[in-house]
Amino acid sequence: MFYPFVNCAKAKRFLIVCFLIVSTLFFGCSKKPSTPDPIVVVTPPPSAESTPPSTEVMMQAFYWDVTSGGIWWDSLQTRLNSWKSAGITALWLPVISKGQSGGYSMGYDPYDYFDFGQYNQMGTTETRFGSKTELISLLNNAKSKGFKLIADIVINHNSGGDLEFSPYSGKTYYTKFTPMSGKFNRSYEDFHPSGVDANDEGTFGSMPDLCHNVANVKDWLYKRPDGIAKYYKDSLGFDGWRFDYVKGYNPGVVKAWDSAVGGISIGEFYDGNVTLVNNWCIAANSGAFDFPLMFALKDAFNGNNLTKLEGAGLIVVNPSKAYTFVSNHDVDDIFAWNKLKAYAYILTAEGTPFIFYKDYESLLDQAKLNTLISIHKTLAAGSTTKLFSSTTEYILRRNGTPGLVAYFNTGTDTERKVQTVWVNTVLKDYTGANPDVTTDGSGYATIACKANSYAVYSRK
Ligand SMILES: [Ca+2]
Ligand SMILES: [Ca+2]
Repeated sequence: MFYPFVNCAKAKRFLIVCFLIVSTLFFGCSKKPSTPDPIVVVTPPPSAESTPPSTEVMMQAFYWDVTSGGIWWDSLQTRLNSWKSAGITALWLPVISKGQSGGYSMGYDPYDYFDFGQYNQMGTTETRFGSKTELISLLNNAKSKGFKLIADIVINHNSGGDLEFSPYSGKTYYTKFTPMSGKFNRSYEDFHPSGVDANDEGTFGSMPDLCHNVANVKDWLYKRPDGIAKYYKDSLGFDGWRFDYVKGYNPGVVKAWDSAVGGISIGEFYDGNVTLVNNWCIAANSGAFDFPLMFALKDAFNGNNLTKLEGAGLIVVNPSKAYTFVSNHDVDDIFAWNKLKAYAYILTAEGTPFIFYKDYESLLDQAKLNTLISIHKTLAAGSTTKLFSSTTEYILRRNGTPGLVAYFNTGTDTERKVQTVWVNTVLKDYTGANPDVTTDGSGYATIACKANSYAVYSRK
């Protein structure tokens, strides 16, 4: 027989070595390789705020080149109940008036601000989206269901005028507008260079550029009771304005418009520079689309570097003026992947979010968007604290009531220990993907996020 140990000392040594090997293997493997050090120190310490969630979620109710033939207004009618039950509160409609390209126009070549599809001009009676009767029916139904209505206002430039000579430019140009509505006739006096101003902040291509300092223009834009702003508000029932291409004219124009009629006001200042966008908001006393955040979302979720979310967007410097979005009719295809996570971000972050029609109706998981809309309206409240960021993970906390912790992950299954505003409290992942967790006496909890996903925790 073979005896491996001839004495007790050798046996002891053997057992110690075995123990060391086994314990190294055991403790070494007990740590999931995908789980980094869990402790995240939060500074400053959290304090819950009493701020409630913002309940506004807006729908951009069109995309570029929606089906033509005058059926869009009717088609939107069929969506209203579904959007209402999803929690959408406001609709940004496409331009309601006739453009130079008539039934093909998406509205950004405005000709007659009072032809809503009832005058046979520019080659058609109905606009691309339908007749005036169909429009009014949509507006009335939407209002009766409680939606706020946002009109798309294109007042930098016009299109479709007849040729005339301008003594100011010494040239012949398309500045003679005699729309069939008989409202807001324009001539070279109303465009740059005018008798008042040689130019303003910008032009849109070669389209005649409205001079907003001419009395006739001010009158018809926002002063007269039967002018555009007051007619759209008082007769058509619009509650707010999306101002197209505000880089092309002075922010004082939007300020004057809003002073005349009030309402929700959102400028399309198409720029990734948050200082420029915020300066415009301050000068116009208006909200603006959060283009800086949209570009950051693209860099973060499309470019696989979630640290790009840190401090990004108008939501950080002026959240009450920030209207957030992931896609719109101009930046429809900017996301190749991770678009739903970008929505999860804007629906848990500060700012007033827009959902893009195409994303909601065809491209993304509608049920998941509905859950996020509900999260936005019931949990996403108060100021924001960043809890963690890396290239593949980002965790933010909203400090209001009830508040939330949102976890974004483009890597494998992961978890982090973070400090919440709740102590000894059971938290639920409202996306339904992860089990409940309980915070300790200091508010810490280890929250999980599945691979390539997001999670949103709040008290149960
Ligand atoms: Ca029609
Ligand atoms: Ca201009």
